[in-house]
Amino acid sequence: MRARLIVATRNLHKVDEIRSMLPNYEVCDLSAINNPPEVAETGETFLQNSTLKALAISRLTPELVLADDSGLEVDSLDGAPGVYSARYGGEEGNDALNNEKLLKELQGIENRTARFRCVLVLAQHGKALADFSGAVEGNILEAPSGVGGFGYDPLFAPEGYQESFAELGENIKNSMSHRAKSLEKLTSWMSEFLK
Ligand code: ITT
Repeated sequence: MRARLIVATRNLHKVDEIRSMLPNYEVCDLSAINNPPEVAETGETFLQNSTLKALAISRLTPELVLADDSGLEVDSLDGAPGVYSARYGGEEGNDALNNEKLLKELQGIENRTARFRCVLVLAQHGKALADFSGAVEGNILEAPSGVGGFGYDPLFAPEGYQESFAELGENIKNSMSHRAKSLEKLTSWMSEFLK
């Protein structure tokens, strides 16, 4: 029987990606939890916010809980939107507004280097067991392109590609993304420490 892992996120795109990259686990979303609380992301770092989300859910279940805090860091914008990636455009989780604001901020700016970063926190019984981070370098395009993925994927071309993650599709994204890199560290940790 596969071990269960509850992903402490309201973003079902993250759940889909994590599920497809963790085939040896039964990956559940928050519907596995009765009345999951809204967790205020009051931290200043991805690690702080990921820990807040993992612990809040882990206090409600004896099962393994995984949280993902992630975002986009743009060099010319001093690392913005960073931990504010989900609400950059002014409305929580509105990808279209976020992308619009990003393009506006970068208008006329030549240096468009950026990276996606992801910090995962694994928790159980209300305690953090370990954290894992990953990043993927790339560039912000001049206009959105492609229909795959979510969030800033239509604007982000990973290093070595002209196409966005949204154009490249899930197989290529999941072979190199920030989430893929942090999940690789998670799986090797779990195979060593969770028997
Ligand atoms: P939870 O907090 O419930 O997990 P969320 O979407 O609000 O869901 P975050 O606070 O971690 O998650 O914000 C992450 C934002 O960063 C997300 O909404 C996207 O805008 C962006 N992002 C993160 N990973 C991404 C990816 O793989 N592709 C595109 N955008 C991504």
